[in-house]
Amino acid sequence: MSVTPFPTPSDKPTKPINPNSKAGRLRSLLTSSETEFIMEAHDGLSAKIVEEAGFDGIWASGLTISAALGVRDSNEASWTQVLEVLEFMSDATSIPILVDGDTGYGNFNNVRRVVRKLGQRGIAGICIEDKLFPKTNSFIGEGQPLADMDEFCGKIKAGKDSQLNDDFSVVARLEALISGQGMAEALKRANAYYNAGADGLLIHSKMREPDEILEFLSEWDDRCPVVIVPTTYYDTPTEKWRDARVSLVIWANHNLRASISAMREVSARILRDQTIATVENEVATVSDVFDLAGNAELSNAEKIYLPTTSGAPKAIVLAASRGEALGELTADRPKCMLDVRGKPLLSRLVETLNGGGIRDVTVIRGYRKKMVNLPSVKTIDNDQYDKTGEASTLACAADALQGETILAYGDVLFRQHILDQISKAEGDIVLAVDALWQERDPDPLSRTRDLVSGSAPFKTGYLEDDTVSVKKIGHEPNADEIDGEWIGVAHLSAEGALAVQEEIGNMSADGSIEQASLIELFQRLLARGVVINVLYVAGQWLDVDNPADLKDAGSFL
Ligand code: SPV
Ligand code: MG
Repeated sequence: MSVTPFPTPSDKPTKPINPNSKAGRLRSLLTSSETEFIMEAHDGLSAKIVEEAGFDGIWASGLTISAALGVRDSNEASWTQVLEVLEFMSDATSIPILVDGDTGYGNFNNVRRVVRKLGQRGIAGICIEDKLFPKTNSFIGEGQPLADMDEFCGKIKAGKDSQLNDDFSVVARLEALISGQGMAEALKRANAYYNAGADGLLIHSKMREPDEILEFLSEWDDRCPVVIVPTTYYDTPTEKWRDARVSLVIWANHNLRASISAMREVSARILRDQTIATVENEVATVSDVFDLAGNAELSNAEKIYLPTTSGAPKAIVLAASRGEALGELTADRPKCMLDVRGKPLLSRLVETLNGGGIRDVTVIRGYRKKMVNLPSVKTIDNDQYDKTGEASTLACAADALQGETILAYGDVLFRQHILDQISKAEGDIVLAVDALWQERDPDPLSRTRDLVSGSAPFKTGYLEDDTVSVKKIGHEPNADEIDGEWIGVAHLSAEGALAVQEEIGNMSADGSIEQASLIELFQRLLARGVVINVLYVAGQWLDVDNPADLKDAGSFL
């Protein structure tokens, strides 16, 4: 079969393509000398995943957008409902989107309006098919009626005349092969649509083999960009498309189909097992969800735009040590950066602090300090971390010890209410002390524990509000004096912060600071007559000293 002549439309754009716009980049994909590939997406999330995977463009499929909305691919979703989905997809990504515009949602007038609205939303191009509104998916039934050819040419012209960006593409989709009208009809229409101004042609087929597509490509002979959708002839080697000079291949529905399989599988398993434990490691983490949503950008923006009340408490986190007992796990990172269900331990702690309204968080780093790189914290370094103790680490942040401050070890996790309570507790220096310390481990010497003897023991009475102060604090107090274990979280009022700062100065001056622990610092404050109060808590925290603790941290969330 031969098709002659194929005149070139006189109004073909001659302006160079602007590579900075999404429309320009789609046009470059269409017109490049390579075979290019775009991937289906049906909402903001799947669009992001297509971009993250590395594709240069997105196919906003009518079939999959409809299916994701729970309706049929029969124009059941209105075009403005589709437009809303497209807006989310466009806002969520920086790669161009080619929209499946079905039949154009009406006549030429509807196409004009749709094209303008797509342009306003940063959509790069539309594909319209030569069938009748309301459309039916091409894979359903036989012999679907085609649009009148001239009427469809009018739609193409109307679309081109309405585009807001010179590089916006209108792709004309040929359904002649699918509806059984044969190759001659397809080629006649191809010629007409091209002359009407289409920037590319989509030749569609529902055959299991690629023969009719290859025949069309050979007859059309690359007179303009040709797009294909190899859904039914999926096993044709991609090399064949390159040899046949296909411009753009659309992988048209595989993200939706993949998600259907994954959702079915996980729903069935959770229903059957009555637990989510068995699927936990196989599904994306919640932090992955946050990452995909771009939460890091929001927390940075909050720092720029939210008012920082000068009276707001801040936090200083001691995170200089390696965590030797964790062995190989801390070979390349300090323990505060160990993964707890998809996020570093320190991120979890910072989230708790943020949840209590504390945005100004300073972390003192040491071992493998470059790994401590959370976007939302300030850092100070103790480069002598391997020769010095905790008091020296805190001394590195002595200048920051001003105003109300939460002091915490970098390896603790605790429930939000503990932060809320300690922030309100009476006293200039208050330690959160776990009265149920023996429930975790009854042996006081099972690990280095900061044990506290209080002026009164923990009582469970409802109205118990007597202030309790620290009598003694140490790693090995007499067993009968132990009232609890310091959980590694302290609240300092502005005065308390100054007292700690002053004692750091004293210890630096007399040379005792180098090897001193925080406990020794507190002991010196007590010896000086500074009152340290106790806030009793009942469990609801943990610290990570060894691999078993790390496992517990995963279940603590
Ligand atoms: C779509 O993805 O909605 C398409 C391609 O139009 S097809 O389903 O193959 O018709
Ligand atoms: Mg479609």
